[in-house]
Amino acid sequence: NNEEAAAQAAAADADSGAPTIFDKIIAKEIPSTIVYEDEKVLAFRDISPQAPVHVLVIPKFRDGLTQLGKAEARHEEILGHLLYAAKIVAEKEGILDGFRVVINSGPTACQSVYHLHLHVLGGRQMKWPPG
Ligand code: D5M
Repeated sequence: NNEEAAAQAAAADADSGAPTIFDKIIAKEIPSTIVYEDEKVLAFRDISPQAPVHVLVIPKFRDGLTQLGKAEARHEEILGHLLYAAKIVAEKEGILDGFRVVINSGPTACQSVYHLHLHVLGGRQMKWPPG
């Protein structure tokens, strides 16, 4: 289907090191609705929300971290920071009682942007298993 084809296409230049659309969001060259920001991470609303609350949390410095599957020991601190930022976002959005954090890594998981990002989803009853 379209989603899978787009994911495969995105994966083709995943390792080129080319900037992604998220670099433009970080640089504020294209608009986004920012929910939380600190010196290391940016959280903004997903353009294609899959739940009443759908926020992406990304590192401001990609440092080779195109996807979770490429993480190295040096990324431990930012990975922890991203996860804690997801909790802050859930708190700010009023969904601390129940929310989901998703990371798609690689084409088989339908990753479409090769700059690590956490999806924070909530505001409705979530289902299991995810698609
Ligand atoms: O998720 C990548 C996500 O990025 C997907 O849910 C859409 C979102 N996206 C793409 N472009 C934008 C902009 N410009 N603003 C906000 N959100 C955006 P993945 O896990 O790679 O499939």
